[in-house]
Amino acid sequence: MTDASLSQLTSGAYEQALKVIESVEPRIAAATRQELADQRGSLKLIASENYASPAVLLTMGTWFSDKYAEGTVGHRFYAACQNVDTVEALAAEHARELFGAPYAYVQPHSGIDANLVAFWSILANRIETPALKKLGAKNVNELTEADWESLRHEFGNQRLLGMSLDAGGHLTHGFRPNISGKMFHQQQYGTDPETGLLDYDQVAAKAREFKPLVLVAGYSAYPRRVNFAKMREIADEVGAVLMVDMAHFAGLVAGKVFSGDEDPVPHAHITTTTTHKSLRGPRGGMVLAQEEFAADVDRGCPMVLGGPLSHMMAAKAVAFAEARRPEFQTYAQAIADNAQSLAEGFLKRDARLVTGGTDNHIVLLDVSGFGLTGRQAESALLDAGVVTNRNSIPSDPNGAWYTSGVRLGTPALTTRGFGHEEFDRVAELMIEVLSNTQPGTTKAGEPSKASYVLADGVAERVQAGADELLDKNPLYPGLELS
Ligand code: DSN
Repeated sequence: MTDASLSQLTSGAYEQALKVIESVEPRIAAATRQELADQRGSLKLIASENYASPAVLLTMGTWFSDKYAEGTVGHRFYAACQNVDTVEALAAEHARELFGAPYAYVQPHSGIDANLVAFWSILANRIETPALKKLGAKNVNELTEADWESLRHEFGNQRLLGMSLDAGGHLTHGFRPNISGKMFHQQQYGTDPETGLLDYDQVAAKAREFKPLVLVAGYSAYPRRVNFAKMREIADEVGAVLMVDMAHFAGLVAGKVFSGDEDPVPHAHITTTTTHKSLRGPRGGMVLAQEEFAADVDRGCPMVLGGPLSHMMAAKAVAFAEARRPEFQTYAQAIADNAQSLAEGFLKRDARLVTGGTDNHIVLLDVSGFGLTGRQAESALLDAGVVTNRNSIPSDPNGAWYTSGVRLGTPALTTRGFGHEEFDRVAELMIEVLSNTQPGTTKAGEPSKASYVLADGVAERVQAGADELLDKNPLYPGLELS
């Protein structure tokens, strides 16, 4: 089918769907139309967002949503799951092929859910199963109260080592206020204070001293590649399970931009991901694992998760089928190339980037040189049609709420067709906003970390510049709503 006829079909589908929604709750139909207009009219640079294809979007809106299907393919706690079985089996098969993984679990509803399933599976595999074996019990229901208490104690006494939040790790990598920092004794590794780069010797030293059960690798705000072969060596040396959270860069793995030592899947015992970031699928999560963990991960629902979202598993299958096409590799390479262009655009205009650049899809801009907090920068940029998110930088003096950084990512605008010149212009437009923004004051006249003053006319000028780029690279070309 040609792109034009696909667009025509998609327009018809959404036009009809919105009319049906309008007949029940017109304000939701209006908000849905407005969301499309807003996404079309702004520069989306949030590193964890993207635009899924119309095929993926349409797959999410079906009657698969109405089906309960706790359990796994062919082994459900509900009747009449034959079509859900087809969907889940296909999604898992596409995932295994796409990532070269022995086993794929496509039920998690989000990245955090995927990580919880992974933690639970590691505890089950390394703590519970050996304990049950030793006690000659099939499952925990067969344990005496005393044995059960001792197992609970063991479960609650395990150690996890992950990347700290301000170095670019995720909340679920052992951040103390998060459940991962509470269910495990945790320690965190950071980055080199001079270079901002991951220091493998520091990770190894901490691992030797702390002896974690779980070593977590992966990041949400680190603009560099990771050598997962090295991380596995460290894990093996101390007898840890290597868990990699590739939520941010799964698209770069699927698209073969990260291969060899940079491809986590063959090196990690368990790899978790979201499906909606650089992978460009529906909102959701997934766990990939080596065979030894498959049976444990398979019990994710109902032991950790609520019933699977069958409509989302269907959309994952469609997205993975798209990612298996050769053109996805071109797309993934363009994400990384565009991040380079964006970084160069800032560096040549004397802005400071954490680690001095990027070699993945993330650019972490330190806005302190503009005299701003991340919060002020994020707000001023938004006024000019540039959507980013504030992010802490290593040893951030402004903490995780106000921050000193702005995290940028290239997956979404790359989907729209932006290339080198467009990303250079994006850097120029952003610099225009930031260099024309002043910190504001509180009502009491004190310096504020939140309020800001953007010079007159800048927002309009930058939005006009952004519109030129956006009009040349439309979102969902041909999708017209009345
Ligand atoms: N919310 C995701 C991100 O923006 O990176 C991580 O949970």
